[in-house]
Amino acid sequence: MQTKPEEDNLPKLNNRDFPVSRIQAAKLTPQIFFEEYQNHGIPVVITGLLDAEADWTLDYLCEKLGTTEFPIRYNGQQRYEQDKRKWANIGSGVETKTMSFLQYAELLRNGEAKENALYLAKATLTNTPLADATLIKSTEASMGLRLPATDLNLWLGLGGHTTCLHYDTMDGTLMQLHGAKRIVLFPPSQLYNLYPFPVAVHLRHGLRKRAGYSQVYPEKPDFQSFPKFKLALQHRHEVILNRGDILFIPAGWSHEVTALGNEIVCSVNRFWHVYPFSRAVRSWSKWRVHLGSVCAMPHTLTSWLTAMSSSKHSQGFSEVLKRL
Ligand SMILES: O=C(O)CCC(=O)C(=O)O
Repeated sequence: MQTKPEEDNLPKLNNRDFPVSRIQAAKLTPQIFFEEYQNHGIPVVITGLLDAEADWTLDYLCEKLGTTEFPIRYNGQQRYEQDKRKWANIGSGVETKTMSFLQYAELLRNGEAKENALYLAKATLTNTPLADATLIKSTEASMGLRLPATDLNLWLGLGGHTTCLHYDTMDGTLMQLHGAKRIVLFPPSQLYNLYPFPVAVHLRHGLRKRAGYSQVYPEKPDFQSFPKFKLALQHRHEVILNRGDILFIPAGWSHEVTALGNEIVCSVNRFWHVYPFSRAVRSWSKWRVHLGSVCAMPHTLTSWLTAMSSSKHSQGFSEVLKRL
């Protein structure tokens, strides 16, 4: 169990004013974005590009997404009180239940989503009326992004929800469409000061646990268990992402994302192949995640075989597929 340290115990450089650059749409060209940020893998917030986009309120989303089904992560509130090393699953490894958007909206409204820390995470918008949000696409073109690795994904939950500290192997753009989020970031150089789960965790847990996730709670660190985290705090960046802002999160940058306020908070993201490719090839953080996926194979295969032999095999298969 990790407790919040006294402010005095935090290193001096852990100031909350180590901001990520913000650039206004009017001053942005694909060349500036590439030369100053994408080429070197530096995060940046772009403001003003999405100003004309609709406000993605719950009513708006109900109207657009209605009976479309989505997997909802059942995180369970109690996990945030526990040492992460005791968690049985994390991120995409968390158990999900599939339900219509309208059903999820009801859980957001009636308090059940808050009680059980439910989250609609990384859910593809493909085949929904929101898949072709033209403004989002023109925004991506203004940044000169050309190599999409995924479709647009929806992230929707209540204020207070936290997506725990992790990094991705691809570049990402996180677009804020309703409410605000706080994002705490650490550069790839801090990988081991953030105590990521070891690659070998995949041998025992398959894809339920992830080598890209940190074992530390950055807002209530346990310095006894994770002493090198003090060094990482000297490289802590913080962003408040308001409606209409876009955050470029380069591959390998660890980020923890907290939805602010008490109402619903909604974002869309997309992952991009890392460009220039040399940045991806040089990235050890990327290779260790791929190594983890290889280590997960025997466990995934066993889950697959178990699903095949069970009477509920279609449910078992979809559980395995969701984690891939
Ligand atoms: O918005 C969130 O909760 C998490 C988003 C995220 O991790 C990402 O965009 O890479």
